[in-house]
Amino acid sequence: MKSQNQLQNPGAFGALEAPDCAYDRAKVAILPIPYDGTSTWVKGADKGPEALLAASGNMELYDIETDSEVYQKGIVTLNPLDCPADPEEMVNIVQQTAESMVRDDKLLVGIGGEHSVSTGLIRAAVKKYGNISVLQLDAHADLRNEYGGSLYNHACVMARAKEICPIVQVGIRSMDSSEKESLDPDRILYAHQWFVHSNPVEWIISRLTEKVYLTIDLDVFDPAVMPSTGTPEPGGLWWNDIMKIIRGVASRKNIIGMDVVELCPNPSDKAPDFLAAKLIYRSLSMIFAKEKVR
Ligand SMILES: [Mn+2]
Repeated sequence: MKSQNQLQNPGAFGALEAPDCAYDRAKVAILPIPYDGTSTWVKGADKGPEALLAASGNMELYDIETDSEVYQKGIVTLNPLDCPADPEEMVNIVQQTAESMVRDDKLLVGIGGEHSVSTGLIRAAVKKYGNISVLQLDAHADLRNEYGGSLYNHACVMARAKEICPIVQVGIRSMDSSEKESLDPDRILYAHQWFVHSNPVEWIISRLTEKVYLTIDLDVFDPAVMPSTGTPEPGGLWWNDIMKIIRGVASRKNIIGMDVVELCPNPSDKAPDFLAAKLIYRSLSMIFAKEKVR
């Protein structure tokens, strides 16, 4: 059960208190990365981690579907990273921090920040686990080799991932024609295809390696349920679609790390912040209760 005085500790995910949020026993480590150096339209992704963590203090910590209380595995929330403005420097700092987390066998959960933060997290995961694949849930392909003068722009994050491991892209509905040459049509499920595919979850699972890193750009959701993001795109997936994907992958594969990025909070609408927090908690519930969700 969550504690009555949870609001006294708004910095920890789920407003957890010791010992549930202590580093040593935690199976999960949450890394807030408040970086917004390269976004192109609505600014404010640097405020995402704080808003997500504040909302997370209001979640029920019992998960109905998995009949579990995953916080009992221990979830530590690290101090927000002090991010330099330069995207490459930021990526290096994220990677170093993430490497120390995975060295201590924590399941890595990054909170953005804009999508460029994922490059450091993915590099740390590849270094630790070797043969992984990255499942990207996103409205945008993010396959530009270079953008805005940098290889580490948010629009390049999957180009960088693809250099070191196989990727699968789901929910994509906005891209530049130049990105077509670098995408693999057999490893991308566009948003319009998701809604007509006979078994999209099987399609996804069959393309993943045993170990999976999950990167969720919140703009994969339809803006009707997730308006608080920098570049909202119509025609997105719904909450239950995303749950179906994570349920399937968590039960059949080994999700070794994840991130949730591009929350651009609106102070007068807290529902999207809560959705982002619950997305992490539900994912963790399904990852750790894999036997139960089949
Ligand atoms: Mn993205």
